[in-house]
Amino acid sequence: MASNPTENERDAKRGALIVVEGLDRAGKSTQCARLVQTLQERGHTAKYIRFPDRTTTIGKMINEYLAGNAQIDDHSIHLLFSANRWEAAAKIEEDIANGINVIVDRYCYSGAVYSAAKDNPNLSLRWAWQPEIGLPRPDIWLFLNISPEEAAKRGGYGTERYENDKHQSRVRQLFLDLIKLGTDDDVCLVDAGQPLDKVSEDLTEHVLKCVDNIESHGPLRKFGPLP
Ligand code: NYM
Ligand code: MG
Repeated sequence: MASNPTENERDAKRGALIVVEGLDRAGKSTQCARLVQTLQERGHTAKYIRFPDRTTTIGKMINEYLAGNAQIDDHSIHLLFSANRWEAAAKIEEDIANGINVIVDRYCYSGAVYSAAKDNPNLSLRWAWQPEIGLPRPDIWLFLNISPEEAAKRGGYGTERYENDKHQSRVRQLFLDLIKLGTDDDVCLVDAGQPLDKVSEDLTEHVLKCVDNIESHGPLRKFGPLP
């Protein structure tokens, strides 16, 4: 087998599902935009999506909740966030099958930890994970690791729900708990407290390795239960 695939062989490859996660103000959106550009410059097809997707009917309900305009029960809003991913799942699978590398800004991991971080003893991380089972599982997820103090220094939080030190500290701990549980051996922790360019460099290295070796991953997988 030639080590340099022809253009046709390259097109026949499936895309990679790449997730970027982290606290609010960790720099996810900036880094995702840079990743898409880097991939495109190297001849790969790449697309950016984000969750919540506030443009759908469900997304609009989520937006009202986050803005504080709507009161929604903790379990119900959790399921809406998950439903917002399920309504996008078929399109993600289609894009991946068509060779598009999909960069996702927040995904099931945010879904589980932001809800489990609430003061609600009936909403554990395990409960929160359940509705994610069966969704497309990323080939790689990058956790932009930053302390809530460092994140808060970046111009401060916005005014949405969850954008406060207490919630962010719990969220960070739960992200680390989730990683320790070994949900996924495909996680890469990136120090998001570094200068922007260094963070980009680290992310790019992990992502290019994943995209270039996507055949070795086999078909796109689905999430299973927490171990
Ligand atoms: N969030 C995001 C959740 O609570 N559950 C989820 O499933 C997802 C995807 O929404 N503070 C929270 C995390 C954020 C907020 O996201 C809005 P963003 O990326 O800041 O627009
Ligand atoms: Mg935010």
